[in-house]
Amino acid sequence: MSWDRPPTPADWESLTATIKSSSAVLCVAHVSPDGDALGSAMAAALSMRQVGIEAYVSFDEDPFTLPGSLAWLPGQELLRAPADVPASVDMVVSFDASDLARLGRLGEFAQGVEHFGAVDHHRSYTGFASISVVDVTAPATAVLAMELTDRLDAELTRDIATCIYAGLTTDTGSFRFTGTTAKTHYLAARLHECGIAHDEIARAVFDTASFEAVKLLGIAIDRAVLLTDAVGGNGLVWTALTRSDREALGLPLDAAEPIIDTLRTTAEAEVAVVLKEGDDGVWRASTRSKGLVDLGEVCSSLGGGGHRFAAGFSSTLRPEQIIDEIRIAIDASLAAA
Ligand SMILES: [Mn+2]
Repeated sequence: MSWDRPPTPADWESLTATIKSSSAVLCVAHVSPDGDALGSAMAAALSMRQVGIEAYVSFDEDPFTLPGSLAWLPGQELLRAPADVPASVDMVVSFDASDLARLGRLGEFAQGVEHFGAVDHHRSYTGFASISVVDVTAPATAVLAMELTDRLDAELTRDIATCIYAGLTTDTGSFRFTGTTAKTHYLAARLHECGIAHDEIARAVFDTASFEAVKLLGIAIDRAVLLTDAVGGNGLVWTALTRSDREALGLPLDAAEPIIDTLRTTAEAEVAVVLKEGDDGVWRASTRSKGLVDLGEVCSSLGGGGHRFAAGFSSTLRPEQIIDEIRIAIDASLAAA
C-alpha cells in the first residue's frame, strides 16, 4: 500500500474544524514513541490548549513512561495513560502512525470515538482514519504539526517550538537525511527564533546513553555479520540482540534503538539490519538503506512499513530466517526496479 495524495486545503479544514468542534481531543503517538511521534503529538496538544481546546496526549506503553531520550519534553502535564483517558474525549488524532496497529490498544479506542484523524508522513500510511492529513514529502510529521499549530492560530511558544524541533531533528537525523530541504532549514530557523535550546535537545536525543546501553551497543556490534554477496553484491550487515542480552543489563527494548545508527555506517554494506527480541519473544527488525533499495516497500511486503531509507517489521521467525526473508524481499524489489 502506498499513500501519495498530498493534503488538500479541504483536508486541513476538515481536521481543524473537527478539532475546534470537539469537546476534548486526544493526541496519540505510536507505540515506542520517538521524538517525531511524541514531539508532534505534544506540540499539537499544547497548541490546542492554547486556543481553548481541551487536549491530552497518550500512547500505548505499559508501564506508561516516556523513553529516557524524551523525558525532558515540555507539555508532560497533558500526558494520560491509556487507562486514564478522560471520558470527555470525543476525538482522537494520531501522529506519525502509518497503521492502526501502531497505536496499540488506543487504536481500538480511537475507532470508538466520534472523530478520528491522522497526521502522518509515511508512504505506508493505510488510510485508517476518517480524516487524513498525510504528506509523504514531509521529512517529519513535526512539519505537519507546525502547520496545524499555525492553522489553529496558536502562537508558536518556546515549548511548542521545542516539541516540533524534537520531531524535526529526530526524523532528519540532525538534518542529514535526504528528506531535508531548504524549507526544513527555514522551519528550523523559525524554531530557533523562539529560543529553543537546540544543543540540549541534540544531546538528549542523539548523544546520551546509559553505561549499560553503551555496553549493549558493544555486544551488538561485536556480533555483527557482513554479507558481502547480499543486495546484489552491495552488502548487508546485520546483528541481533536477544531479550536475555538486554535483561542481563537491565535494559528495555528501546535501549537498542540507537544501535542501527552505528551499524549503518558500515561502508561495505548498502543495507543494515538490527534484530531485537521484544519482551514478548517477537523479533523487531529495524532496517536502513543508503538509497539503492526501497526498504519501505521491502518491509511492507514483510508485514511492516516505513520510509525508503528506514523501515521495519516484526517477525516470529528465528534471526537467520528473518535475514533470509529480508534478502529474498530485497532481491525481488531490485529485480522489479
Ligand atoms: Mn516520523
